Amino acid sequence: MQGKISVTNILYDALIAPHEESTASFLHCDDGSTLTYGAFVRRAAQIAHVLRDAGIRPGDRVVVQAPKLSDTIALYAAALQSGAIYLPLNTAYTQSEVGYFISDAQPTVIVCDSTDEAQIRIIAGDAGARVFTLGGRSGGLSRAADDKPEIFPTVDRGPDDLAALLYTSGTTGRSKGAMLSHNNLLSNAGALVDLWEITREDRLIHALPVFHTHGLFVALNTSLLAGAQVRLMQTFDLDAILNALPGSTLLMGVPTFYTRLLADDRFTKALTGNMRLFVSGSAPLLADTHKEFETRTGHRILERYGMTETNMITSNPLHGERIAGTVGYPLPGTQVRITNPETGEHLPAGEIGMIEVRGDNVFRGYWNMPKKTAEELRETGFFLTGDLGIQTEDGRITIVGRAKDLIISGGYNIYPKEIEDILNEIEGVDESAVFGIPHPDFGESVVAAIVPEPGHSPDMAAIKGILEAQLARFKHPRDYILLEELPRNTMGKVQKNVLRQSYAD
Ligand code: MLC
Ligand code: AMP
Repeated sequence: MQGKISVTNILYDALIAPHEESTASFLHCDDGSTLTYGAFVRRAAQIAHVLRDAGIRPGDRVVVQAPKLSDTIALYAAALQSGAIYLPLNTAYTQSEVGYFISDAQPTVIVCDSTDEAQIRIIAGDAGARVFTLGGRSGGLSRAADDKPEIFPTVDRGPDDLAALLYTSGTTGRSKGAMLSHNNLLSNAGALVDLWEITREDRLIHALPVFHTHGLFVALNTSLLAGAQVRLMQTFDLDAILNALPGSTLLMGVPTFYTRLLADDRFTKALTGNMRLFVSGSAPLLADTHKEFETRTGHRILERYGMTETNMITSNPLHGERIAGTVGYPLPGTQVRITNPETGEHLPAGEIGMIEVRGDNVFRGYWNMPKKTAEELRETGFFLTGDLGIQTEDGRITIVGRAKDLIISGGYNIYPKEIEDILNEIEGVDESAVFGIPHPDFGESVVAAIVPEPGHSPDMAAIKGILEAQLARFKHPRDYILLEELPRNTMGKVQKNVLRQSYAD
């Protein structure tokens, strides 16, 4: 008998469909409202109808630059259910940045904050995309969903079909869309749920943004897979976290979360009595922070390491020794090797080299950039992370630096090249070098060294204005230095390490 071969939608079927009948609590929002798992599944179906009515077909992109609301999470589930590719954007991005992503990804639907609607409509017009708003009084998407049916026929998607496209800046300046498949996301969520023993008994404090791997996949996919409860906080709010701690078991954050908690005297051991696990990642956690945290609370932070292109790569163990300053062992199903950055030759334990990673977690390449993909993803399946590390005989990884020119501020990546390219075009600027210096709150902070053209004295207010118009606030240099020339090595390469050392204070 001939019949339709059922492919099913592997991520939706694993993360969302099992909760269809559930009356267990899922999202606890800032306004005190709670959404059960069953209600969440029904809400996602309603939004999936809106997407389909707006023309979404399998493989189409849904761009989302929206506040962190329960409907934003349901929109993610709806995009999966309707077979679309979810493309979340940092809410701090400027119109100019968003314009690039939209022209590159050619979405069918764009969902934005109602305050950005007018600007987004101008960009969307060129791309021929439908625009909906989320949040604010108009709340277009939510209203459109309200009277839709609560059941939606899930669109088939196989393991290699794309579930999400996450843009990540590059050392060449242009942002690249990392293509993440259903299997990439599901395999990683499964590995983390097993490793960190996340269950429906867990109550997660979710204060991360939901437009990056950490908040969207590490925190949410694992919660959905395990059926855990999530205290969804719209922004990082120290008071709200302190209030939520006694009733929670799990916190996932960037190191800034932990330094901010430690800086507050109200953060005590008593407050963390019910907590099971504190996870840190996205940026290096200082060993001092790790130790101070243990002294204050008795908990050892579990540090893990990942990337947009690879999801999570390594983790310190849940049981066993969590060593400050190390990122632990490769996740089950993930291979890590250390290679010579020049030759690609495999290095023995104890030698510093490029961290390369292979496994189901590794992305499918960069959107529309086959050349870039080939440069960073070997034919053997190993991805070059750009991070420098060292591995012990038993496999434990320590990150010792970066081969890529990257600044990580409060967990956000900032590529100096993107800022330098803008600075170098400004009249009166001969050249520039952007680099990071240590910062007590954000880990690193951005500094721009500018060499004026001979006879010019640059108009700093104008320079700041140009950067502000083009770049998200978190990328703006916090300090500027005027130099007669940039330090260079004998090959003529700018020595950013010299700048970093000279201006560290
Ligand atoms: C906010 N600002 C930042 C900033 N965040 N500046 C530099 N770096 C940042 N990360 C700006 C604000 O615009 C504001 O500007 C000023 O700094 C003070 O803001 P704030 O109120 O103190 O910031 P806050 O809203 O509290 O945000 C700080 C933060 C946030 C650390 C909570 O940045 C954050 O949520 N970071 C997490 C990023 C993340 O999720 N990364 C994961 C990437 S995935 P003004 O105008 O007042 O001067 C990944 C893979 C992996 O890396 O392994 O996980
Ligand atoms: P992103 O491109 O935003 O996904 O950022 C990924 C980068 O963040 C990695 O390549 C690392 O440089 C850095 N990173 C993530 N986790 C850690 C960690 N635990 N320690 C040090 N760096 C980290």
